[in-house]
Amino acid sequence: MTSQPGDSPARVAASEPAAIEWERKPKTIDANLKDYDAAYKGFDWKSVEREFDWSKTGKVNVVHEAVDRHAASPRKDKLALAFTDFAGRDERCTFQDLKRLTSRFAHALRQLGVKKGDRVGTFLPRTPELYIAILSINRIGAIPVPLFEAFMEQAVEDRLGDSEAVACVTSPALKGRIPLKKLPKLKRLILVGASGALAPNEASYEQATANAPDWVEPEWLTVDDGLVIHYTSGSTGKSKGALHRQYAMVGHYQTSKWALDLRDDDVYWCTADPGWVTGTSYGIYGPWTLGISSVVIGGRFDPDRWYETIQRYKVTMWYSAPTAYRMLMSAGEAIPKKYDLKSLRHICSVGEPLNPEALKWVKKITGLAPHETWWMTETGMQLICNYRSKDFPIGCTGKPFPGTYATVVNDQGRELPPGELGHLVVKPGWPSMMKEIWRNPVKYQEYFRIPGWYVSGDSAYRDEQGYLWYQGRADDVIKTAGERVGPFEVESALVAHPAVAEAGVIGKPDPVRGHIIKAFVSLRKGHQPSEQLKQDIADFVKNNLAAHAAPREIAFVDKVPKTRSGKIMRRVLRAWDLGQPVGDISTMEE
Ligand code: 6R9
Repeated sequence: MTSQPGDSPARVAASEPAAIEWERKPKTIDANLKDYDAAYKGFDWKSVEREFDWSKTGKVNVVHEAVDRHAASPRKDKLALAFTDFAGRDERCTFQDLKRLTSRFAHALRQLGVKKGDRVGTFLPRTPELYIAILSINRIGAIPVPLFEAFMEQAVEDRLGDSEAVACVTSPALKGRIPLKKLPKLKRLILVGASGALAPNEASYEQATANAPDWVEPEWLTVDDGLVIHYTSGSTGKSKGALHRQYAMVGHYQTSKWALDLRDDDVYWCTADPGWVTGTSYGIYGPWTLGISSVVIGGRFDPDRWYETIQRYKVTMWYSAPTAYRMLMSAGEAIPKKYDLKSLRHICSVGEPLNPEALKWVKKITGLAPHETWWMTETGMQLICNYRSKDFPIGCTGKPFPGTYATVVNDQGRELPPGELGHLVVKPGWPSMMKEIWRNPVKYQEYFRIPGWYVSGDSAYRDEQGYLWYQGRADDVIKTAGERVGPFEVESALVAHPAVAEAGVIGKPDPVRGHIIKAFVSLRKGHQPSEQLKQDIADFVKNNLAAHAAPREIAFVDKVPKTRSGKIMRRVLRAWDLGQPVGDISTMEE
């Protein structure tokens, strides 16, 4: 259930689990961050800046720090990216290879007229080209806008349209979902794997890179220039673009070092797609600024493939999400027993709260408990974590990363004592904080509605030891299978269906997916409720928006409850869903 700070200021200590038997970590653990409390007291981000070449040269570009400087060092022949799609494509690429490949494509982009500051979409399956494209866009100082491969036409149009992308790197199979007529600014499609004739606005990735030079100097930027735009959902309106700046690399680097605990000899597997902020901050920028070897796999989720990935590449550090751990759990214990998972030495989790049952299960099959990392698209980096060298109570979200301050406040911004539920907020000024909501200063300001704080939209409480405990979203944003979905976007897709008059959407708790999307729908005259119609409506959302945004449950209602001012009363929908009394509905329209 979603906790509402305003609604329930009561002590929530009762929900604290009793002490759970838990093998204590060896005190001598060789973590990068050895003493959290000492680091927290004496931390200065300036010391991290000194780890980057730009602190000496003044010339900033993340590609230099993540690729070129390693290619000019003893790391040049080190594995940067190992890729498999389990369907015949197996590739390995060193930092030197990455330098060459991202130079060639950077050259191609320039030839096609892409300039510093331009936005360029990436709409590709998880393949090496996706990673190369993102870094090549960065190399010329343009700003990547990574899209999930699962997006359908409406989702693609919203994001490429809002960012006014001038080009998009995509594939012949996906390009049909890019509605060019509705995207007047989008001049170029660059197709990976095209065969046959190209349209005048199309270029072939392979042809454009074939005779390109092996070295293209990065466009030199300032720390304030753009790094990446990630679109994300809020509780109202269409998805919005969180623009991050180059300086974010400082946060990516240090959290990769201290929370992910990455070391030079690690084989690191971040399972997130770069369409999600986790897949860039911790799939690209964090690990590669540290010069770490990464594994990427293509294709759909499959338990055998996942365990095989750990075994095959001898993965040492694994960063994934609760839904994935729960899906592995529901596939049973017999599968992991077939594989050797002993290479693992550290596991982290992100995206939703990791329930104690899933945590314990991962610990059972790997010997390691996943460590929580809490953060958001807008925060750009991990902010509240459990650290490898420090015991933590199972189920807690963690403690603020050194150099940041996260806490729990009431509506007025006053910090609450331990045990009281309130808004989870962060003191602004951490390195990876979004620079703006793309061309939407009003939306940006909404994050700072409690003076002095960045308001996350989550509710939480703090305990006596200073651990923060996530308690749910305070707004209507839905996390389903780790993906952030805004109800408005789904409702807009629903009402475009010819049979739908009105629609209201909520997240319904689900044991595997965290939440599923449930839609309450009223029908237009002449349409009758039926199972077939439910399926048809769900497919309609799937085909226009994305499969993960389609409602898994639909209930037909006579009327969607709204306030007199026309706002959907999701509180009433939630009560209906649970068969509970609806409470005060005096503001409801007649
Ligand atoms: C990185 C990412 C952000 C929202 C956030 C919160 C939820 C993320 C969590 C977590 C509990 C964790 N969330 N990590 N909840 N424990 N460790 O997830 O970004 O997709 O923007 O979602 O996800 O509700 O506010 P994003």
